[in-house]
Amino acid sequence: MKRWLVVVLLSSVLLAGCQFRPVVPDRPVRIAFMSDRDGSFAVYLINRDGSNAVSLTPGEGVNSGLPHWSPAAGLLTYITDQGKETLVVEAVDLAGQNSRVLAEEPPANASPPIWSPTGEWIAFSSGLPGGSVDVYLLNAASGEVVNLTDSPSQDEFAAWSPDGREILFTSDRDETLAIYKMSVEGGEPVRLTEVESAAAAPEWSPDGSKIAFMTNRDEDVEIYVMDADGGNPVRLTESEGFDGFPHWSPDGTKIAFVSGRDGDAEIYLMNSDGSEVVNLTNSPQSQESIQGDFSWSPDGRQILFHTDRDGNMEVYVMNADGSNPTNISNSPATDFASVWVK
Ligand SMILES: [Ca+2]
Ligand SMILES: [Ca+2]
Ligand SMILES: [Ca+2]
Repeated sequence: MKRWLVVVLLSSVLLAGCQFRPVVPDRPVRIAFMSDRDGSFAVYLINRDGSNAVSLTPGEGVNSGLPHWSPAAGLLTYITDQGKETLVVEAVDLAGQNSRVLAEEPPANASPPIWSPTGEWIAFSSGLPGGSVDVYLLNAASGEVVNLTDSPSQDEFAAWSPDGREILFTSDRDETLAIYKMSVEGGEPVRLTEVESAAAAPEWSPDGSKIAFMTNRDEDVEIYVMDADGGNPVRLTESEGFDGFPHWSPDGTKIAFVSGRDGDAEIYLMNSDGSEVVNLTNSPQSQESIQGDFSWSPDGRQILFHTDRDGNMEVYVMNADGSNPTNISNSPATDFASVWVK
């Protein structure tokens, strides 16, 4: 067959494939975060260049925060202490319209509500002060809340599988803090990490085959990666000082993480096999996303993080190679808990 014919045939197959892709609305990428710039904490939406900050939640006397966006549901959730007796999980669309209460929970929420990738469930951990903490699933459509872990141990939600069918949580049920996997349908949790050391902050690779996590099984805290069934744990970092909170790039080739190896918190980048480690933030006098609260943009080109380098907490965006760090919240107030919205 002639070469040009092969090219034409191949092109038409590729083009035909394109036509069957679902149509994704071309929304601009924006960022939601919480700030007390107007007196009490509220959730704001802002452009990725820092322009047009608008409040999505009522400010006066009511604290709202910990936003999380679901591309599948087209909704932003946040919690609010309206009424003070309970923490209220609410959802709002991006026009700031149609806010509605999804659930009311005891006030000791241990982790913010996180949407499943399918937009079907919202996971969070909750418990009464002094009592045990459990992982709950809230059905976004029906409002039904299920206690998934239901045990006297401290069980905290950790991560969704990419297909939304399983969750990872951390628990001290076997004495040390370990990572467990469980189906959203319920059943017995499976422990993925050893009992001899502590493990936390797991995150599934985008293709679902691996899980990155942090552990103190060596001299200090290091990042490991294991198979999704807990097999083949491999150490990725080797530094004196803290290395933790691994976050996979959307294409799965890189892992960004927080390290204190140079004396203060910075965001670092490495290949997903642990090679080619680069300090992205390079800001020796300040703490960068010390609790792992940073995230990749959906297109993998930028990273959203938090820093006190300007004297108070601000939301920053930088390119994924560390260039062009930009203060987008730019307010003397406390600005944090930012998430990508698209
Ligand atoms: Ca280390
Ligand atoms: Ca720093
Ligand atoms: Ca600020």
